[in-house]
Amino acid sequence: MAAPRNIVILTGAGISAESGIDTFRAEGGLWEQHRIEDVATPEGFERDPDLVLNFYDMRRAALATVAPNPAHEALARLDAEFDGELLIVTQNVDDLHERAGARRVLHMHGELKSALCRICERRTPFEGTMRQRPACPMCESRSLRPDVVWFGEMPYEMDRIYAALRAADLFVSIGTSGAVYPAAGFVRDAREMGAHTLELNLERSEGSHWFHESRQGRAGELVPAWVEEILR
Ligand code: BV8
Repeated sequence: MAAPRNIVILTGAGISAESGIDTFRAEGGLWEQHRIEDVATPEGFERDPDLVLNFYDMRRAALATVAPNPAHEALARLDAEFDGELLIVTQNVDDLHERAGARRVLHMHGELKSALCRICERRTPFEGTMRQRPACPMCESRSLRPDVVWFGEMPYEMDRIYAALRAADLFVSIGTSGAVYPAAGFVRDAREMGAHTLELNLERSEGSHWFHESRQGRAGELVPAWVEEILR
């Protein structure tokens, strides 16, 4: 294909695996330790807020113990050196893309280092833990929740994502199982609108058959090699 001018990248937990962050569906992964319904749904939060706040407090604290890996660093290099349009849409709630230096990042499922107030509905940067019910910095109420999109909730900035997919000439999916919508459907949206589609993943995913090209391997190897191809 001709050199791409407009790239949309979708990343999932697999890009952070080599940094030591558990994925969701691997053996012993995050969802094995907890039922999705208990920790990643509004109903689960209403049922047992301490369980959910603790689940996210622990994942937020773990961020201090991990670092970006060569895959994050390669995408940050692409962001710095690619002179076309680029958007990194991540399903991840970690901050490793930003810590590697990427700027054009969109967290469609929210972020661990952000809090959402259930009263004033503002999103504010957040470090530390929520289980002691800290006050919202904007309205003082003690009703903060993780600023994370749970099942049944609307992902963030969908209009911006679909506009980017419409304009893309290359869509690359990195480290995601293709199990959760609407993210899992982006490859079809991009393909229908004329983009070339490439998957970089440890193994074939639920959506591999939708991609023009699918490469299997570790993100820490595949992503730097792919970025080298693009920037050459
Ligand atoms: C919505 C944030 C309406 C939380 C997450 C029936 C009933 C009810 C709902 C539904 C239903 N059918 C469909 C739905 C919708 C539902 C859904 O898709 N359910 C699934 C289970 C069927 N989706 C929703 O509810 C979404 N909202 O639909 O609202 C709407 C619709 C359209 C438009 C607007 C609104 C909201 C879903 C968001 C849930 N929140 N995360 C948190 O982080 O705690 S989901 C979470 O799992 C991730 O964010 C990600 O999105 C998803 C999948 O995880 P992955 O990132 O792919 O990780 P996984 O472990 O699965 O896979 C890792 C991959 O990496 C593997 O393939 C592995 O091989 C690979 N890998 C591992 N190591 C490496 C590697 N690759 C490379 N290198 C390595 N080293």
